[in-house]
Amino acid sequence: MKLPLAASLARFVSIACGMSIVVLACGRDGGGDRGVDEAEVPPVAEVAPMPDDAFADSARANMVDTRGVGIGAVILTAVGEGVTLRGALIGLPPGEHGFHIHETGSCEPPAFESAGDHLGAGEAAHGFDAPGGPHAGDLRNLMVAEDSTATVEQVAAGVSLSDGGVELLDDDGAAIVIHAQPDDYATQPSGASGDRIACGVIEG
Ligand SMILES: [Cu+2]
Repeated sequence: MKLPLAASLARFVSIACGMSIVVLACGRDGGGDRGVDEAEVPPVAEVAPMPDDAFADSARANMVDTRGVGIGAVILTAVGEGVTLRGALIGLPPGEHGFHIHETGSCEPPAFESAGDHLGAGEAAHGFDAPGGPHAGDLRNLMVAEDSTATVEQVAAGVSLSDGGVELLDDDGAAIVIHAQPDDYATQPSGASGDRIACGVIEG
C-alpha cells in the first residue's frame, strides 16, 4: 500500500507544480505585455494638436426630400484615389435614380436648383459613356428597393474632400443630389435624369 500511495502523492505534487508553473508563467507574460502597451501609448497631453490646415478625412451629407424631411445620411471618406460614399436612405421611390455630386453646398427644397450644376461640369462632358466624360461629380445610379430603402456604396474617383483637385469642401461646398429618373450616362447635361427629388449638403 505504501509504495503506490507515495507514488500517487509524488505524481500529484508533480502535476500541481507543473500547473502552478504554467499559471505563474502566464501571469508573468500577461503583466509584461501590459507594461509594453502602456509604455507605447502616450498620455493625452502629449498628443500633438491637429494643425489648422489639416486635410479633412471624412464628411457627411444629411439627405432631405422635396418637403425638407430627412431621409438618411451619406458618409464620405477620403481614400487614396478619391472619396468613398456610404449610407442608408429611406422614403425614396423604388427603382433606379440618377445620383450625382452637384457643385454648390445648398439644398433649398422643393426643386434643389440651389445645388447648381454637376461638380466639374465646366471641365468635362456628362456621363460615364459619353465622349469626354464623365463629370467629376458623376456617380453610378442609386438603386432603391421595393421597400423604398437604398444602400449607398460608391467611390467618386475624380474628387477629394479638401486635398486638392476637385474639392468637395471648397468655399462654396458641394451637395449630393438624387433625381427622379435613371441617369443614362450619356445625355447632356444630366443623363436625362429629370427632377431633383432629394439633396444633402456635404459638411466636413
Ligand atoms: Cu444631378
